[in-house]
Amino acid sequence: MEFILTHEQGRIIRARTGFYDVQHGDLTVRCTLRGTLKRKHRSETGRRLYADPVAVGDKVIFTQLDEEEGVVEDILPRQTKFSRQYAGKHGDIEQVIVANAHQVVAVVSTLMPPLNFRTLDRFLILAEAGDMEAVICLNKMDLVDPTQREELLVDFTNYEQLGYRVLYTSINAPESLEAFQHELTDKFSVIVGASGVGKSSLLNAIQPNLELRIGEVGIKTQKGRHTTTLVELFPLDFGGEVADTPGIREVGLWGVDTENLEYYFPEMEPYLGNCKYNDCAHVAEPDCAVQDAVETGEIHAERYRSYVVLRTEDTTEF
Ligand SMILES: Nc1nc2c(ncn2[C@@H]2O[C@H](COP(=O)(O)OP(=O)(O)OP(=O)(O)O)[C@@H](O)[C@H]2O)c(=O)[nH]1
Ligand SMILES: [Mg+2]
Ligand SMILES: [Zn+2]
Repeated sequence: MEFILTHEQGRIIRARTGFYDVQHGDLTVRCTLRGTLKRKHRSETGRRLYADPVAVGDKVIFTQLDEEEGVVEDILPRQTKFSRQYAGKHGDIEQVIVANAHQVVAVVSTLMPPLNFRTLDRFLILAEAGDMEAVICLNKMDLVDPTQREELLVDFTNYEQLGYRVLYTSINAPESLEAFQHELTDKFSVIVGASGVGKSSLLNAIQPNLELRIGEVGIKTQKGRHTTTLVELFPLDFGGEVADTPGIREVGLWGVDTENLEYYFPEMEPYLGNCKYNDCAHVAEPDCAVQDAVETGEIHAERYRSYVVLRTEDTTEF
């Protein structure tokens, strides 16, 4: 069969350093990047701007070289992006984890690994910074001690009051998975969360024959050894698509101006402008309306803690 070199449009469904699987109709073509494209994603001084110029979910123009191979020529403009700050050799750069998704499903687990509100709040901020809606999924509900259930539900009802949808799931409770499936139907979702929270397990449970690798139960998952090692995009039989991602250890904010961080905390809005100082950072200033609202319980203390950690860029606490 002879190939005429033409430019086609496709989509990145898998990215491994230097190689990209581009889907075009029923075909998956393994591509490299054209040198001009790599150069376009460097600064004038030649510094890298991105961890990788192309991300899963990107719509691209590519040239097919033979049945299996091709070259990515260009990237089409992104509608949304889920990015984080990536500590590269030459300083902090942007890592686009998934492009063009409609929503972010931020998964946390009740236990193993322990619930981490700092990480959750970082994911919610990154979703907003990337122009996506965020859904919270609290997984491993089966591990919750009945005496701790109440307290946990208070924390998550707070997120519901802030306008986030919250799913309470367990891979051992089929009715909870129905709600999870419903949330993914007919959308392009990206699943994020720490290693071991059950991202791949949840996807295996709702999509037959997906057979994603999952981690072992026990000490290893508590330490957060990664089971999923690359971002991959899958079609869903019930409609929609989902990108599974490896657990992110350091959720560095990208595209977020920390000076204006309060705008990412909707619960603070009613109090802004009521502080003594116009430039109040709401951290240690006197006569601060936000700190007063935390005192009275109108603003949830855990959320405020996340704000302070991020505002003061205290990277010791994740
Ligand atoms: N008890 C319980 N265990 C779960 C649940 N969901 C997942 N697990 C277990 O948690 C472990 C980790 O699951 P994975 O699906 O590999 O987690 P992951 O988030 O994909 O992890 P990475 O790929 O490393 O980011 C596995 O042993 C699962 O069996 C749940 O709802 N309840
Ligand atoms: Mg996984
Ligand atoms: Zn203030």
